[in-house]
Amino acid sequence: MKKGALIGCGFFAQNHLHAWQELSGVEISALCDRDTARLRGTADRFNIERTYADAAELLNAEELDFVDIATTVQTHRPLVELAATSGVNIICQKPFADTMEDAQAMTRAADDAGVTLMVHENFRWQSAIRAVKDVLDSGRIGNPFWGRVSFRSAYDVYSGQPYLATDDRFIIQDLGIHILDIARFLFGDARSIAASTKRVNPLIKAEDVATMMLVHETGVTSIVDCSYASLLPRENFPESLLEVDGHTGSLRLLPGYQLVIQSADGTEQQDVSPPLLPWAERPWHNIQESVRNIQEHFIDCLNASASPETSGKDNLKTLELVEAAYLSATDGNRTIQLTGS
Ligand code: NAD
Ligand code: 89Y
Repeated sequence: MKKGALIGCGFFAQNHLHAWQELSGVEISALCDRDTARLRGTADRFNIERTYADAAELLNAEELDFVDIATTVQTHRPLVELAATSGVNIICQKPFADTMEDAQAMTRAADDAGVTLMVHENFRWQSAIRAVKDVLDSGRIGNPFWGRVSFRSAYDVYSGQPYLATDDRFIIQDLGIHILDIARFLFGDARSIAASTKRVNPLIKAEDVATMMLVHETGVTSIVDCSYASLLPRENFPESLLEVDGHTGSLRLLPGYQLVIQSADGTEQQDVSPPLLPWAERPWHNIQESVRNIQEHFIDCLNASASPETSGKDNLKTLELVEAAYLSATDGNRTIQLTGS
């Protein structure tokens, strides 16, 4: 049985706790939040007795295999470093860090302490995205040469996550990070990126639209586009739509989780809808299922002493894309060459 504690009992952490409860071989034995009302409410809701307002106190007092950090980005570095020096394994929400320097320091801290550090980069764990990856790996459409990962919506994300309207960065750091990670997952690491951003909603501080072009090491060129300012006939939140063209066919992941595969054998349509877990709520069930899947992967990795797919080190490459996209957008949309961090 792996014993964990959750730090940060806010909006999204409730999903983590539902998912931990559903998984076997893991138990969340303590909670921490500096907001005592949130801490109490969450402890009551999930029937968890031991609570702390301070993460250092939690780590001193509890015998843990891991901590699950579900705070916003500003506190990730101090909390990851604290957990690493306490010798516990770590799963930390995205965005992993505000700067590359912070992210590199966090991966170093985990390496020095010999603990596992995984980023909760969950969109690639959605069942529809996994289904697309399986088709690509099967060779049914041949070698991909072009792709598009698209997330366009007018869903009100600000009421649940008010900081999204006031932070200095918005859509690339918050949502685009997932969409860029999906592009890496499907098409491989990127060699270069160019980006353009826009703020359409006058009531928020930062960009709510971003369009990016990536050239991948595999030779794929991809478009990654995100918007929270797109009022469409059908609201697709939170679906990522996909287009991939390969040498012998193509695929499209269309609204409503419909996967259409065109190959030399003809056209095939599959319904790749996520399951509605007992605690999940539409339309979030797609994201909620991926939370369950990524947390299961984390526990599997701890049990097998294996490196997680979205380890801290792996996530440096996704973060480098985020940083390069902002640099490109503020510097005449120029193409930024990536180092691979
Ligand atoms: P939130 O503000 O609702 O919750 C964060 C909680 O952390 C708050 O209750 C706050 O009091 C607590 N906290 C902050 N610093 C702390 C500290 N040092 N010690 C103890 N408690 C502390 O935020 P949220 O909307 O739940 O977002 C949390 C993270 O989850 C963000 O990084 C966000 O990007 C991410 N998120 C991920 C997904 C996803 O699909 N992966 C979806 C939504 C949000
Ligand atoms: O914070 C974001 C995330 O990670 O997924 C969707 C979201 O909640 C709003 O953009």
